[in-house]
Amino acid sequence: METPTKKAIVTGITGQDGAYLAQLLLKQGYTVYGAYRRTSSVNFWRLAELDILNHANVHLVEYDITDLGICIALVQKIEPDEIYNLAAQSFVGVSFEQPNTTTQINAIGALNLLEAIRLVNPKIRFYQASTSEMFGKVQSIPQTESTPFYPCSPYGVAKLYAHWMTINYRESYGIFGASGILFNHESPLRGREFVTRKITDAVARIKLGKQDCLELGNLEAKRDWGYARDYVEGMWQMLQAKQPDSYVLATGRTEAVRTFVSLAFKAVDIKLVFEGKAENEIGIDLHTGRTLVRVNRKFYRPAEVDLLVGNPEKAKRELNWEPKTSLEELCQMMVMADLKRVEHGVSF
Ligand code: NDP
Ligand code: GDR
Repeated sequence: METPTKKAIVTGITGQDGAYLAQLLLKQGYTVYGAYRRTSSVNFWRLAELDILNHANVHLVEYDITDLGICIALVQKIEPDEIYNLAAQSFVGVSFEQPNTTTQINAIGALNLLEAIRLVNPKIRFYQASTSEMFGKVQSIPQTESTPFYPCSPYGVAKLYAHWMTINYRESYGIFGASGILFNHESPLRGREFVTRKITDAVARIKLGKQDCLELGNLEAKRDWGYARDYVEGMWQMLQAKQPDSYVLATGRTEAVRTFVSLAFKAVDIKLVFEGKAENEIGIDLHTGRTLVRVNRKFYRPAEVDLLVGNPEKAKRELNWEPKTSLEELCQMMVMADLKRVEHGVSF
């Protein structure tokens, strides 16, 4: 007799991680139910790029994560084995302008799914997309599962609520709720509002003569950047473990935004030198003397997370998870993908 395939609901299927995770689950033989919200123009470009948009085992289902009734109906109808909650207003900067919306989606949205699991079938396994932004103001480095949290944005605060509710439902109702505390992870599918993709997109445009200069905010901020494809494997591994738990996924290396800028220009053979300080800092092409990077205050945040660097030892030890892609490889891959897009006039 054939074993029935596992069913997974992936919220946030239209986002970076949702697309890579869906692809991974398909390879593992799952039937994937991609939950997406109704908007005037739904964006499936990432699924199309990975060539899984019309896959027979991908079913796209409309829902609203902020509506408990719809979440319950979704879980009742699909009867999934696993739910991966990736949906979020995920841009930290925007969370300062839209704290309420961010909270409804990132905090109450996760609660709605946990409630749906509790009411419909507590055996369903649940993955919550937690984040290094919960560490916020540096308490100690590197950050581990036991580092105290101190979020510095409405985004981080809302995510912390969802993180603790996942743990609370695990402890109160025995629900298999795993929380992945993921540090920044990037890819050619990253949205252009995030700093790495903003940089690689601009570098491609500058190289091809379609943009003069790249304007950024705080160049001093340090992040632990990994490759999204490596990180979705960790999400899946967390739900295959014997016990639900919380895990940090990170590379253990941190670099300043400025360093990522230099790496990206290096990928197109431009050597950049930086002059000046803080808001007056500029990046100059050593060869031509042209100013290619400027700081603009409008990209600063009301409160900044200065330094994130994670220790993924627990995930390595218990899940056998390790990042496989270096920052140099990641940056190169993103720049090359953007060069191709700009050359072909594609703008995602
Ligand atoms: P993206 O911003 O690329 O994707 C977010 C997804 O959430 C999109 O599919 C978006 O849909 C969906 N979404 C937004 N608002 C709603 C809503 N109201 N109802 C339903 N869906 C909604 O994020 P990533 O893929 O990068 O991240 C995935 C998850 O992991 C997020 O929860 C993020 O906060 C978290 N995370 C990400 C990290 C990273 O470095 N990438 C690190 C740590 C955590 P739409 O297309 O309609 O906008
Ligand atoms: P982050 O990612 O806030 O860490 O959240 P982002 O790429 O937006 O910012 C990283 C750092 O770069 C600084 N920065 C700029 N950021 C943007 N977006 N645009 C700029 O012009 C710019 N200039 C400097 C920022 O101030 C910040 O310090 C991401 C998201 O994916 C979250 O959903 C996720 O939870 C965390 O990573 C881990």
